Amino acid sequence: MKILVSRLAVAAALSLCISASPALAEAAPAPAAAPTAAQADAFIAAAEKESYDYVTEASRIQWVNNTFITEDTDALAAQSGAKGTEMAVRFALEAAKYKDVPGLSFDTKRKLDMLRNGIVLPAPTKPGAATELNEIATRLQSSYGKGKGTLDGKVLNGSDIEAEMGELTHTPAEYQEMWTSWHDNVGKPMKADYVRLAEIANAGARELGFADTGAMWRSGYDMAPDDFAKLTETLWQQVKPLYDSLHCYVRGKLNEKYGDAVQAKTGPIRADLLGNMWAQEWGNIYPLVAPKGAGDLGYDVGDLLKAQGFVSTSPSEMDPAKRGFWEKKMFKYGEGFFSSIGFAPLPDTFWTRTQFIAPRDREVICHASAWDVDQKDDLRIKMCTKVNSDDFTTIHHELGHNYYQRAYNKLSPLYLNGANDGFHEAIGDSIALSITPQYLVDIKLLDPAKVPSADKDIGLLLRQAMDKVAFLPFGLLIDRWRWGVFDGSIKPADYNKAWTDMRLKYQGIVPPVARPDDAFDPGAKFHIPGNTPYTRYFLARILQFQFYEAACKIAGWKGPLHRCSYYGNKAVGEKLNAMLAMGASKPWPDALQVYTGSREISGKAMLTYFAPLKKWLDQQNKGKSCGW
Ligand code: X8Z
Ligand code: ZN
Repeated sequence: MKILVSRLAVAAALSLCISASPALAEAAPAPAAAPTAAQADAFIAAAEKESYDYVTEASRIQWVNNTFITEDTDALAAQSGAKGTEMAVRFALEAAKYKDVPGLSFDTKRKLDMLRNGIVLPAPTKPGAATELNEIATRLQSSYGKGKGTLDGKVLNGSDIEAEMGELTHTPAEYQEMWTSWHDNVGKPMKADYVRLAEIANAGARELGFADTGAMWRSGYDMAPDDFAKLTETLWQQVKPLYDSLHCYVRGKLNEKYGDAVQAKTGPIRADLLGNMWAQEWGNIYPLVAPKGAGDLGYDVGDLLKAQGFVSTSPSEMDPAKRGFWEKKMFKYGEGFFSSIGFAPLPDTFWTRTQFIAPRDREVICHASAWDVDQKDDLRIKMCTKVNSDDFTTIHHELGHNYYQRAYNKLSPLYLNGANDGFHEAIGDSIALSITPQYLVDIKLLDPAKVPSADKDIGLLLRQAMDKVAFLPFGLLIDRWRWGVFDGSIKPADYNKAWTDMRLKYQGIVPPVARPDDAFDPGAKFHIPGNTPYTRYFLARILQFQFYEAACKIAGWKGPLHRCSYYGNKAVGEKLNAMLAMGASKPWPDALQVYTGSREISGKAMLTYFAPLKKWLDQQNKGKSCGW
């Protein structure tokens, strides 16, 4: 989700970007000397009030810009963003004055810290800097939204080309065309803007006392920034063997399918053959890697939906009653899960204000996001949904954000956020892990006679691993690249080379063709032009298994972990809600403890879930030379 987009993002960028109005600043000027705890409390109260009002207004502007990109909505979004940045920076500077005041309450101290380190893109106080920064950020995001690629020479928008990359019907030459056209058309023109954006944001971060913007991003996790970087490395080392085994196995299967000339038996995997534009999740090519015969899972959720008559809205469909009809029904399944564990239904306005599908007649940001526009109950999702398995999962992901937002909506403004950003990203995914064969039977999508028997467990696990495990190095490297850009260890001249090198180092993948000198491939991934920190997704990939394992324990599940669905279990819903309702009011280990009993983020639950698959993969890989 994007920084200025959802309220969630807003919390990261805007809500913390919210600051006192000039009037308030006058009413409560920072004391010249020896500020008191009472003055700090008054400052926080004023800041929270101001921020709350600003976020609602800014969210509306962002919503309109995201769902109707024009020169005018870009201008309005940039203007509003600049106002937010200026306020947030002013707040951060003022908060710093109170940080060592004796006698601060827990909440005031916590909120002062949030104000000091919670800005995604800070700008220096120099007049015009915030405006320039926000004009660039808006231009980058909107360019991404308007981005196009081609297939057999035919122009496709972002959501269409993403869906085509997930189809198995194309030739390697076609995948290559889609990959290359997307990266060239979307990424390349962004380079100069991105260089300038990093410069301005870094100047802003330094004025606020941080070494660079990346250091600021690492400071939002209730621990020292360096310890956070170390934590991500520890987690990666814990789960890396799983990725290495999967990589080796999948490479072998791609070699069998395409032959040595397209995919060699050794070395890295060609990035465009993995069923996803960014090679971040590989589930779409599951049929190519499925165990032969008995072990195969035997169904695909997208196909099950299609078998029930679900069909993606045709771009040329003119009847408003038909546009989004089936896609909306997909959302009903998601809502149904949350209702079954005790959450109140979505508000009526969700169904009238959500953007379910790409509009016919205007440019929008198709990348999915979840919003709570009035910070109370104006929940919405913006998606360009297609009837396929990826989007069925994404719907649950986005709804997780919305239910989280509503669960904490009674808290004070600075606490209207997740325990950390990884928690926010993990909730919906942890629900989606409950989409088991039995659950699909329960919701009448799968014929009970077709529930795969226990001997199909490997297929089931492999299908999950293709999305969940494959993602891990991608989830890590995006911000390792940005941390390097921000700290200057990656220079503008090397932006693309460093990106390609990291894709090779972490994911073991290579572009289908050598990249030109002026390429800017990072720009072809939404969260770079969208300026959304990405380590949250790496954390979420691990946390979601901890949440899921805890929920299954509460539900009293006795079988293999991956067969557990807690659909309909109110005790799970109650415990989950207890964590969600805490919002950002306590350090994240407190929240984790409420739901899982543990205070540590750990890859153990994920390793337990995939343990039978790891064993199987290693048997399959015997005699092969793994690695790249
Ligand atoms: O951006 C998203 C969500 C919105 S927060 C659709 N995700 C990441 C991505 O698409 O790259 C979810 C998984 C990772
Ligand atoms: Zn998300």
